[in-house]
Amino acid sequence: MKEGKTWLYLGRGVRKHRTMRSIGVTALLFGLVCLYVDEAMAQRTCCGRPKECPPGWVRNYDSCYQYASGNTKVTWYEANAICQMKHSHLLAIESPAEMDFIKSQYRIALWTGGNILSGGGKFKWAEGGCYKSREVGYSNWSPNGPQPDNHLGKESCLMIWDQQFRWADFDCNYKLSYVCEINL
Ligand SMILES: [Ca+2]
Repeated sequence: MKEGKTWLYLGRGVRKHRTMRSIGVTALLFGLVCLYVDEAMAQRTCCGRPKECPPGWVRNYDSCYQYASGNTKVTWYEANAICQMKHSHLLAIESPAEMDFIKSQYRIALWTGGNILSGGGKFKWAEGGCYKSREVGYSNWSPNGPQPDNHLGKESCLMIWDQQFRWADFDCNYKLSYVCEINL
């Protein structure tokens, strides 16, 4: 090999090394960005959210919903665990439009992900899949009671309760049907 060619090969080697290094640095930077950008953004770019609803899920806007198979009735804890196993979260109703959709699709007496189990008395939506727990904002509590009333100090979970699909807190050990949700 002539001396000139040797330098050419060496030059290519260095360039290749630099290219590999810059790919590595880019990947590292991307990883760091994913870790530190705001939570919503991180969920979108780093959590592997599906772009479409999986088969058997019903889409409405940017969410997919699945009703308990065979109208199975379970405790809130079981419903929460089932949704999490499906990389989804127990229903979080975050707007009047979402509430209207739920009314149009499902029957009353449903568990939602709302709960005060982590303490502090403020209802939060349960996490699951890419969805992180967050405080209940929009609400549709029933005036009957009025709810939430934490009856006998035993009501820590949020169900869709009355004929107008309004909400009540209820004993988490009670068995109800449920809906799982995936945010796209
Ligand atoms: Ca109640």
